[in-house]
Amino acid sequence: MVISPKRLHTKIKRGTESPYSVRPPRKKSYSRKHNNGLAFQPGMPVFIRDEKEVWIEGVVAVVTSKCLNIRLSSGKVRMCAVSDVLIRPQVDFTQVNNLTHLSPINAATVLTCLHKRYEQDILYTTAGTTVVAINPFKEVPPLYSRQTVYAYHDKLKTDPHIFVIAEEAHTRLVRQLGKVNQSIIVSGESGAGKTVSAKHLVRYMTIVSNPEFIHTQTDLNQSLTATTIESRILDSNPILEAFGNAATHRNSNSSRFGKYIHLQFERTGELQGASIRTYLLEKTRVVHQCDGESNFHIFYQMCNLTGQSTIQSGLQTLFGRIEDVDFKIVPAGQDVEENRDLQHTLEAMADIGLSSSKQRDVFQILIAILYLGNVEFSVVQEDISCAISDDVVSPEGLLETSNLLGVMPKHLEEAILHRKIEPGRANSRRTIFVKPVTAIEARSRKDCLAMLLYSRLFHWLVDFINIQIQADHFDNTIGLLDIYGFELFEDNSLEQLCINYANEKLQQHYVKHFLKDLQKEYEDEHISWVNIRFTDNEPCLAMLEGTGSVFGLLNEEVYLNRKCSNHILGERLVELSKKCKTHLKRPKIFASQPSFIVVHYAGDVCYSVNRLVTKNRDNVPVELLGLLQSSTNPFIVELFSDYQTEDAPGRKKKTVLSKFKGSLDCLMSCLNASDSHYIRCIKPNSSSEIGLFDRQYTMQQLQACGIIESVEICKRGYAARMPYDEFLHRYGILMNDSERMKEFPIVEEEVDSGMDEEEPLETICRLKMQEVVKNISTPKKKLRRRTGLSSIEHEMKFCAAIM
Ligand code: AD9
Ligand code: MG
Repeated sequence: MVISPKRLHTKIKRGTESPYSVRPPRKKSYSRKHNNGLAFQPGMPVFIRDEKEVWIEGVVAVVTSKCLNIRLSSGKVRMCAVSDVLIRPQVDFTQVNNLTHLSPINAATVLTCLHKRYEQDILYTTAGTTVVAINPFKEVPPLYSRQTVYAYHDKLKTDPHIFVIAEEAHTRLVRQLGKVNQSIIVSGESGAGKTVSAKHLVRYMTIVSNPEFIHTQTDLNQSLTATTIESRILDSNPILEAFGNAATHRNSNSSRFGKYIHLQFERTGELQGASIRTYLLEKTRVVHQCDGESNFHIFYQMCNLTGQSTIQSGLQTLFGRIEDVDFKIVPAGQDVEENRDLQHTLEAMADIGLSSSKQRDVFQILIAILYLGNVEFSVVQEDISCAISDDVVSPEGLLETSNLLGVMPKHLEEAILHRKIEPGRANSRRTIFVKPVTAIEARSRKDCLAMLLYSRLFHWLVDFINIQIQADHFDNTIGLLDIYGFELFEDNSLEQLCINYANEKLQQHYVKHFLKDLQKEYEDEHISWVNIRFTDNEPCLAMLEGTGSVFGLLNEEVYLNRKCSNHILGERLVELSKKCKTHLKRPKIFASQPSFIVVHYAGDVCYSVNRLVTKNRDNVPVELLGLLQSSTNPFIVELFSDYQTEDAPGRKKKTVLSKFKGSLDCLMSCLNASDSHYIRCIKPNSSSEIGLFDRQYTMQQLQACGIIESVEICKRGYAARMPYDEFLHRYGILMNDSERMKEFPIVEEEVDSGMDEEEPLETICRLKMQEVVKNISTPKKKLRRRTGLSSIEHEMKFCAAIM
């Protein structure tokens, strides 16, 4: 079967074979492959495998038939097996700004290159088409200055940077290349720097797409007048961070929601607006935080408000209600100083168009949530009923809450302490019974109310921001994805399961686009190719979301509405693990604490079974909803007017997992319909310390995300691939000069047999053009020519050469 070529491949120089292999390395072939037939010689610079530092530098001192003696930089000599030694190239690693330029490419060279560059404050390195960004945990001026933006936009600067990715996406959009719509996926574990990078990317886009900048080519030293839309897009950040970020063990400003911002452009490249889609806010944080973690920043901003006289008087009065009160849901001393600036949040709210009265509405709900958190319960009849306890820090909790929510205190009390039971429809009399709830149930109903209020408020804010920033008309978009990073805590629950599942999905997108599809394309087009092994996380995803999966089992518990103990559920999950042994495991401590281990691409995570089903059910009691809908506060009524509980009759129950899966599937379709660009953020140490490059910690991330394999594929493969129609569209105009083209008649053998990489670029380009045209007229012919062109950069040279 002859398969017609889909793309024009631009071959980069064939690299030497890499010893890199996926965990665990095959030791035997490792050394043989690595040395390319070279024997180790005394004096040869090498890397040796090290338990702590992963790979360390040394020089061969003695070669014996069985092992090598390696002199380390400390002067010590270590005896090593040949399979634990790799030849160290004699290059200045700090100057290697694209990992594909390393020779050989392996774990040792990649890690050392990133480490040496990091030591020089060079944070960005290109890895094929991806940019690897290492978090410095400090300001590195002038990394993001406006002058730097201009320099990257004018291509005066080309060294690796997230701005290169931003520029590439913007250029493709303006020139209508590829799928035209673009997406930039910023990935990495929690605290790796995704949100900071995403902020700089949005800023870059707002600058280069500023109409003043595009049309008048302003003096670069003069500042641009930001359009209202630009300022509003930038203002959305502090608001969403205040309401959606919190301090965790991994990051003091951790995003507790996922964010996909669509920047909307006109064909000219002018920014017209934006829309923000958010993913699964971690609302349980409002009522519960792990030890040492904090609630959402906004609560600390409010509670630490002292002496900020510039705050409008309406708000001052409101904030007066929380002065000198201790709130249980805001544990003292947890949040960090830098996130406490309410003034900044208020300014952003005002700039985005939130009126003073709406701001008051928003804060009124937040204060109600604070007071609600202080309501406690005392047992009246064991396992039967309870009452609001007045033996607490702030007995005014219930009164204040009801007052702020615009409901009667007795109605609030009733809604929390009693459950309505409606007999089946068959019962014509339809008497409604009211049943008291236990103290445990009352506490969870109270928490549910707080979470419901907070999440509705958050989504209302997102909707409001969207109304303010959305364009009436736009042609194309650049999507920017900043989703919560991979998490592993001591106690992992449904929140971590969702977060890590989202990361698995993104990793699969990366694997599919940069590792799987690429290699398959070569295979399909009969281009000689030696497959590079990589870790495919598809089986793990299937185990999580496929048929007979973890999600299936957890959802079933909700659909069947059965009371199932943690132990039984745990057993069912463990049963499942017999089918998916490699990705689902039973932990050793199962008996005392039912749990299950998922072997994620980024590491093993043990999830506790406790409360998984309850959280997945996410049931809002109808009594609470009814209470809010009957509020005298118009803002509360607005928030809940169209809200329906999942329990409403006639509605199919949707679980948290099924909704989340649905929204991620949507996201994936969106990403698949655009040209994707990747920024891989790496956290150099787990404690967010400045200047510390933990080689083992970093290596784990590099290995997990498949960076080294993708560099390898880029180096060995065709870095620039362009569909014929796009190529013709872009360069076809050059074919008109038929006289000039005659100078380079098509030589059949040359086209098919590959050509000398030393040939002048212009000749290569001209032949390539003719070849493309020839291929288009005879589409079944395979295009297999290899040229010296290696990347988009070279492709531009190619264009220049023909011109
Ligand atoms: V999470 O998944 O939301 O928990 P992120 O978003 O990956 O995480 P974030 O961007 O919040 O991490 O970065 C964590 C911290 O690292 C920031 O608060 C900064 O203090 C620090 N950081 C990150 N990137 C940079 C940078 N480019 N320059 C300086 C940085 N500091
Ligand atoms: Mg973040």
